Amino acid sequence: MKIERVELREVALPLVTPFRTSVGSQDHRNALLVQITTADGVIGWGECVAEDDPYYFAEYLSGEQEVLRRWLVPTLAAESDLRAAHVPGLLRSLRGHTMAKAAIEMAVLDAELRALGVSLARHLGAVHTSVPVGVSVGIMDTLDALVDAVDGYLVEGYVRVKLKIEPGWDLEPVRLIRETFGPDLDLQVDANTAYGPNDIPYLRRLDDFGLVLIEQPFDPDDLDSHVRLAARVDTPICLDESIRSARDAATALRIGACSIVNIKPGRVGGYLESRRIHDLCQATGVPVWCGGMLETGIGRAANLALAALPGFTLPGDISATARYYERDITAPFVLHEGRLAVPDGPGIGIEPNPDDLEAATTSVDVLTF
Ligand code: NPQ
Ligand code: MG
Repeated sequence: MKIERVELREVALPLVTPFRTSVGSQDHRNALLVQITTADGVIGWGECVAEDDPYYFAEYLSGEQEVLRRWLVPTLAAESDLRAAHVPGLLRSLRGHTMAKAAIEMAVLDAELRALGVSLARHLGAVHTSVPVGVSVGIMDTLDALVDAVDGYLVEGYVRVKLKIEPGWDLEPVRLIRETFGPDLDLQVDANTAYGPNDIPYLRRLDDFGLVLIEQPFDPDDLDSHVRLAARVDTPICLDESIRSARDAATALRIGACSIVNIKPGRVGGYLESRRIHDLCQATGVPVWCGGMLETGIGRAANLALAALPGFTLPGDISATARYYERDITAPFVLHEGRLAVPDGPGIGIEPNPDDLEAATTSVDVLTF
């Protein structure tokens, strides 16, 4: 294909309820959508999952937009016979910015698959038509509010609960949720790097609660502390922020820093790299699951395709649209018995609704070639 036009569109979506983690609180999501049009008139959609600020990850939305506009898009637009599989190689000499790279690769892949009439799920090797999903529950002001929130999600049908934790909001809420909802609840925690090496003896106490996993307790670069914690707890350690590529995943697994991997396509540079991580984990029996970045329906659709691969043996943070948004830019994804359907139309299998897209738009930047 040849890229003829690229639209970088910012949208603002209010959250149904504020989402608080150890790195901050949000009441709305600003997202960056990438729409490409090829010389043949085919359209492809991508979503950049960077947040406004560099708290969860170094990359941030306006920075990624700049990187796309100045370097990534012009590099790809210079190709007369562009293929999605070549995108990582073409962008390799531009350092970092995995979230911007993932967004443009996704748009190219979507356009390519739409032209072929093949779904992303089928292209990636999906083996399921629907997937069980979990819910990520933010830090709350009170324990009562937490119990109410978890209860509501379980009534809706979510099959696993992830509690965000930080020092001062950890053992007590975890114990309470375990005691309230019983031993059969699949429960896990995510610290978003809120602890340090001195907390290892304290974190061992999480072993009392039968958790599925402990996600990213320490700094992204501090694999060593994860190795030491993993050796001292029975609960599996899972890495999120530390894994920026398939190579990172291979290293972390080899040295024992984790035994489960959270795959977020934005964080690792795209769906193709995500499949590579899936493949290497599957080959060694390491469970993987799909993380969430409060995606719009565009990113949510693509994540469902990825989560339908056979090695995704744990439910992902791919909740129903209503968990996050009253009004998304696409048709909502609705939970049925704890599962979401994997889109099966060409490409990512969904498009924005023009009215909803227009209503949410805060800026549009058009690049033509
Ligand atoms: C995680 N996500 O697993 C992340 C982190 C996260 C669903 O728990 C705005 C956009 C706010 C993306 C807060 C979940 C966010 C965000 C947290 C991602 O660590
Ligand atoms: Mg996480």
